[in-house]
Amino acid sequence: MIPDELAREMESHPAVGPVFKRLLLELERADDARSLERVRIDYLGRKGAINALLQDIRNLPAEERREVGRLLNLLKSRLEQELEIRLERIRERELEESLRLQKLDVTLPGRHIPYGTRHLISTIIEQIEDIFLGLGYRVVEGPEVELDYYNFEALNTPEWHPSKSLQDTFYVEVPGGNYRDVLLRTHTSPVQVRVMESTPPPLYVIAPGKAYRHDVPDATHSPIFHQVEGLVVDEDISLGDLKGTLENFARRMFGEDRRVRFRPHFFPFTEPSAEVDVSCNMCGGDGCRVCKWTGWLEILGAGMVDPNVFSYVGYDPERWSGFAFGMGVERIALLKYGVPDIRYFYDNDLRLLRQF
Ligand code: 2NL
Repeated sequence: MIPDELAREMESHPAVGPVFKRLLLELERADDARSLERVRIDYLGRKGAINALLQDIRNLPAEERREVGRLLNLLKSRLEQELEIRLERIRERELEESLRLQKLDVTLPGRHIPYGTRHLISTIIEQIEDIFLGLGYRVVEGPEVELDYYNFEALNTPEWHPSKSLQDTFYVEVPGGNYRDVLLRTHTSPVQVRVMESTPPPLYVIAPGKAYRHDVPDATHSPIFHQVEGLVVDEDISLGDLKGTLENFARRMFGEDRRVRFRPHFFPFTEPSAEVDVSCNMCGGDGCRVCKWTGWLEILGAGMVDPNVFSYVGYDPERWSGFAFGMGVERIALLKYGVPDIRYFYDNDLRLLRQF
């Protein structure tokens, strides 16, 4: 800290010596930043030992004052430097110490963060979308609160049709609106009516989304459910196109070895109409609980678009023809995976959700 000669001079000086020797001792003992700071305050502080000695100078004989003043000022500046150096050394040592203690073990296994998955209903909708996107269809969406016109009237559904009853449809009260003009859509067909109204043919679209029916919940019914509908309008579309498209879809969805059959049916918006079945994948067609011992599973309804529907949206029924189909997504999921009750899909029970 101080050249030997000077140190000896301070050590042997009667006024400075005792303080100097005590300082050297305390400096050696100060082995962390806190105790070094203590030394700084005790010696260099305003009320510190060196200042106290400087105060005392005036009590000394005149011929000694100069010498003591010189020694104390030298000591002051040397001590400042010394404290700086020692503090730096201590900081380095402390940093090395903490780096040594906090060594990162990169081989330690990470903490497990549980993650969610897509809901089965969303997955099925995506699968259906992918199949039809591959055939050149486009995905369209529309409002869930609809007008009677788009949900029923433009789809050739007569005023007296049972599905329009309060028993079957949720009507929405609108201030100043007419009774039963506004409703929760009972299928996603109105989306396609809107698309036809605003887009000239040809048209290849599918409309996935929620639909609402005034049903009492049971194993196969839910007042909110999901539907995917499809619509093709072009020149010279035939029942053969419908059969080929839906056979292809049924096998892509349920397995390439499935048999597919079309049963005549009735819908107000298609003529002719059919329901489509695939051979039961649970029993291979032998008969079981899932297929109610018929060997067949009904998966969707379809038909050739009724010319009346084309007239409503301003398409020329003489020039354009088309087919449409609709399926319940929950029903597809139920049949594909043998889930026994539709309500499992909405219970958010992880034991079900984790299986998909
Ligand atoms: C079913 C049956 C069907 C349609 C939906 C449709 C749409 C337009 C025009 C004509 Cl814009 N038809 N949709 C046609 C036949 C059947 O759904 O069982 N759905 C669950």
